Amino acid sequence: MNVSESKSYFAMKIIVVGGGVVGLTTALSLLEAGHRDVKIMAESFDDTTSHVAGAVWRPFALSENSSTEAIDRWGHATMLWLTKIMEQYGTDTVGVQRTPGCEYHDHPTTSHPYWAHSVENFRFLTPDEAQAQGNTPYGFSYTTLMINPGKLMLWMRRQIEMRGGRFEQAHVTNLDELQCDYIVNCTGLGSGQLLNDKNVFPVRGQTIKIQNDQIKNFYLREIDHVYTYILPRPGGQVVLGGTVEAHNYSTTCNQEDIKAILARTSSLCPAVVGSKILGTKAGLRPQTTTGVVLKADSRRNKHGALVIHNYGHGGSGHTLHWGCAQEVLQWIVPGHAKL
Ligand SMILES: Cc1cc2nc3c(=O)[nH]c(=O)nc-3n(C[C@H](O)[C@H](O)[C@H](O)COP(=O)(O)OP(=O)(O)OC[C@H]3O[C@@H](n4cnc5c(N)ncnc54)[C@H](O)[C@@H]3O)c2cc1C
Ligand SMILES: *[C@@H]1O[C@H](CO)[C@@H](O)[C@H](O)[C@H]1NC(C)=O
Ligand SMILES: *[C@@H]1O[C@H](CO)[C@@H](O)[C@H](O)[C@H]1NC(C)=O
Ligand SMILES: CC(=O)N[C@H]1CO[C@H](CO)[C@@H](O)[C@@H]1O
Repeated sequence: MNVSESKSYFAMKIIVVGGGVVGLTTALSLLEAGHRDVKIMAESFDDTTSHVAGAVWRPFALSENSSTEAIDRWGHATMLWLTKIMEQYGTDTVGVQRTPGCEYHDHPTTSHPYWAHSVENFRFLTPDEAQAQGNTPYGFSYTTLMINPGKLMLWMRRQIEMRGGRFEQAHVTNLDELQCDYIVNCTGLGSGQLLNDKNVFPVRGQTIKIQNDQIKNFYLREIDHVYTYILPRPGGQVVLGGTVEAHNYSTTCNQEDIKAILARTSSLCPAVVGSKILGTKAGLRPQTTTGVVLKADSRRNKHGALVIHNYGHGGSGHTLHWGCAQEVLQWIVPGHAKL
């Protein structure tokens, strides 16, 4: 590649649609790779599903049709990146913190979960420990990362801005409207309507946000497909959950669910009792029947832009985003540029 070719290559116009964690990380990766003309268009930048999440680094609520090998690769890359920015900039700046905790299950895990190599200090609990702490026969403990999504996403937006990325608040009704060389679709559940993808559906999750500086560990429990979790965000907010309801589009809070979540989390971790409740929120995890959709479209839009898809991260967007963004880069190469 000579100098003038490389100039035009990095000057290519790229529009990322979606301002959740997946869109932000995609834009940041493009800018870090040297692209200069990157714009994010999104309906919302501060009230997305990504903001509702706990969020813990832990593959969860992904389609059974997802490739474990790909999830492991994306997840591990994201773990390394989150650890790097935490160590470089500090928890107070990026909202990422190393956090120990336990999981309790009513069914056995005979071998290490595939993602165990990405976390620290993974070990199985003895049956006595699992029973005493979680009231289940099985469990394991490990140290992973807890993320304050609002804080991390604000930091990412500043990083994008510093590198010359732009933001536009807009609802995109049709990708054909967009005039550019590349479009990356990071619209999460919005992909269902925008792309007319019938395989996209929500997995609803009810949450409660409390303030409690005393809760330092995360807890996850699964009994009879009922999930209970306690996720302490860096900074003293704790997210309690949850529900896992496929195909339910309601973002209205359900008072019965809220009562049940408070009862289950209080019994799992008595420190929850009496905490100040900051709010309740129901979020829709963007799921697909085929797993994460990460691919270039075979078709260009009306203006000749190549469309690359990056959506459907289910209950794991905060666990997979950076790894997925790295793979988006492979399609944005000179050979694919609009002629
Ligand atoms: C209750 C709950 C708990 C969770 N906990 C965790 C966790 O602990 N760990 C974890 O890894 N993951 C967790 N998740 C999953 C995680 O939140 C999602 O996977 C992630 O937020 C998906 O990110 P996204 O950027 O694809 O989508 P979103 O955050 O939904 O962002 C989509 C973006 O696209 C924009 N958009 C959509 N349609 C259009 C359009 N037509 N025009 C313009 N803009 C559009 C939206 O405005 C938004 O900016 C949880 C999810 C829920 C609901
Ligand atoms: C979806 O969730 C809402 C809120 O919890 C509930 O009222 C409604 O009955 C649910 N719908 C279905 C079809 O389950
Ligand atoms: C997995 O794929 C099969 C076949 O396409 C489909 O029937 C099934 O519903 C999918 N599973 C999920 C959880 O979406
Ligand atoms: C307008 C446009 O090009 N949208 C495309 C986005 O991607 C899906 C495939 O997943 C196409 O069906 C849409 O046409």
